[in-house]
Amino acid sequence: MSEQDKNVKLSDNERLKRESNFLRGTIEQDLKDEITGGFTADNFQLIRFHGMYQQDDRDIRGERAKQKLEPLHNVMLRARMPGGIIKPEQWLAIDKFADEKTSYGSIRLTTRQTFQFHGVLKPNIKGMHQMLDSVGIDSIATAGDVNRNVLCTTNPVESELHQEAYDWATKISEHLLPKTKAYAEIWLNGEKAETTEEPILGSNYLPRKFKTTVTIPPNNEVDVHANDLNFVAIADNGKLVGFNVLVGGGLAMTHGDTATYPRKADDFGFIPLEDTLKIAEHVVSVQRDWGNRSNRKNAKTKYTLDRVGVDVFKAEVEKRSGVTFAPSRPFEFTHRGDRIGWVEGIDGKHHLTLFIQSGRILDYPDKPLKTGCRKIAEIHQGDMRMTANQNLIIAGVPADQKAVIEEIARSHGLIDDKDSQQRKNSMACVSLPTCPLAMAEAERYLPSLVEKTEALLAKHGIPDDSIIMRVVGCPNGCGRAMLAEAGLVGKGPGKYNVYLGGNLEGTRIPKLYLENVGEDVYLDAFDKLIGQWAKERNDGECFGDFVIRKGIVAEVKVSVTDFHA
Ligand code: SRM
Ligand code: SF4
Repeated sequence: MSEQDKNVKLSDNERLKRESNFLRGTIEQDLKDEITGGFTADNFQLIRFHGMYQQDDRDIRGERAKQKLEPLHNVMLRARMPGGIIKPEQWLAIDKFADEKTSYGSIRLTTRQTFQFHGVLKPNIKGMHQMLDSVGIDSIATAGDVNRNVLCTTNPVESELHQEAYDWATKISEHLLPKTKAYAEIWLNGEKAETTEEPILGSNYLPRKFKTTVTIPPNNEVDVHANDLNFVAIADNGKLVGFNVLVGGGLAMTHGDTATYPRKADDFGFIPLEDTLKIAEHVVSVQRDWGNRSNRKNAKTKYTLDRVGVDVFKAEVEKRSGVTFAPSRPFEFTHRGDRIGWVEGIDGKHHLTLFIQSGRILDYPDKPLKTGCRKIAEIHQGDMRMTANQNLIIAGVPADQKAVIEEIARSHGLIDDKDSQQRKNSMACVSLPTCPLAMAEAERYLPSLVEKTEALLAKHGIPDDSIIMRVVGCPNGCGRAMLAEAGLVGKGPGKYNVYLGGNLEGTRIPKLYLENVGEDVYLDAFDKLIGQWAKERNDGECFGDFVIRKGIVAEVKVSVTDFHA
């Protein structure tokens, strides 16, 4: 416990972690309790460390309350899949479970390269973990105050570099996992094994969630500035030689609270490969000891850095790890979008990126996406990769299987030539009906917002251009609206704050342009701005750069001073 913690009142989450017996709580007793479909007291929070959130369908909450019924409690499960790689046989297992044991019947790809099941009732939870375990998947530490699923740029082209980067993502994920055996004990009927310490995370775990990436430039698909810790791959002749380390990114804020803000990660410098785990461990340990444990809204690494100073934090990491950061090596991000369609890798294998709107894999009446993915998984010999843009790559296809996979994808709506660039560049978080924190629609609203934006682009004579547009149902920002060229952040039903000025590379935080407005107001504004952009932009100038150059919004250079100014 830090000096700071000794003198302030700690948040209640600190008590519940401390009293949880290394994340066990009384979850096992709750599982047997048939009176409620939910988890009680501290267990409601503790199940998050095991990768689950208690939810209920908000569309029917009012109706059930009228009937004096408790909300229809269920859990959302989020799997741990470092780098988003899933094997076809694993896909088939999750496909079957989604059909048979979830109330929504969908597989939801997330912005952090994994999948979620929504709507799993209590009697099916243990079976779900056992099914996942039987195919080599777990959900440890995909939520809660721990290091979450580690991202890795999917990069299907440079297979060797990707393999090395992916191996590091897996090693970092394993290294930073909680060491408690609570997950195996509770869900897999594992042997009871006493846990006496958490050497890296500490017995009270981290002050707040912690997010890590391994990133292969020039693609910034993982959005490094949304993450606490990033290892940016530095390659020499296609071989990985080390990483530039970026620390302290994060996007969430709270409406009306200027002490909260989205913030970019700072550059700490270069490290050779052999120091990777030491640095990962000690960025985590400094944040563990110095992060704010009394105010959860100010607890993430980004606030610790602004409070203690970047140099002080970095020096402490160097001291604890015994590693000195070298000057950063040059690298450049040029884009973030997935390249939809086929590409050929340098190993001669073929890779098909499927655009999945909002990552929702479901059988829609006109587009049986889920059946299509299943049919592909039944014959595919390579792997499948979930991207941080909520899309799916069918990776490692031999030339003689291309045609059959493409035919399945087309006939099930997984390839649709009518999808515009605007649609492919738009993203939304889950939001209603499952997210308890949602203030406005996001995923369910996105298709119509895209259509209206497409119409505006066409009206101004630029139908093939696009804007990175992201919609989130609240300022937690799960769809990374705070790195979009145009970001809509839910404020209330049908009402959003509109932020403008992110760029294509994901290296600029957008700035507030309109506050608490409805569709009529922001579509009118987009109409004028797109018209102006179409006429007055420089060659190749993207929308986000244009609105900054024209002074439509001021540039956010340093979040702590500029974002709310
Ligand atoms: Fe998130 C909470 C969904 C990526 C910032 N997020 C939630 C919860 C679990 C709501 C809750 O606490 O009860 C949402 C569940 C909705 C549902 O019904 O499924 C939720 N977050 C998601 C996903 C599924 C959005 C998506 O459409 O894909 C993403 C799952 C990622 C994963 O697989 O691990 C998701 N969340 C993000 C990101 C983007 C990212 O990491 O790249 C962010 C912003 C980056 C950041 O962390 O700064 C993000 N989610 C949050 C926050 C705010 C954290 C903070 O710093 O204050 C919350 C609320 C909280 O933690 O208190 C939150
Ligand atoms: Fe829920 Fe808000 Fe995250 Fe959307 S941004 S999924 S509404 S917490």
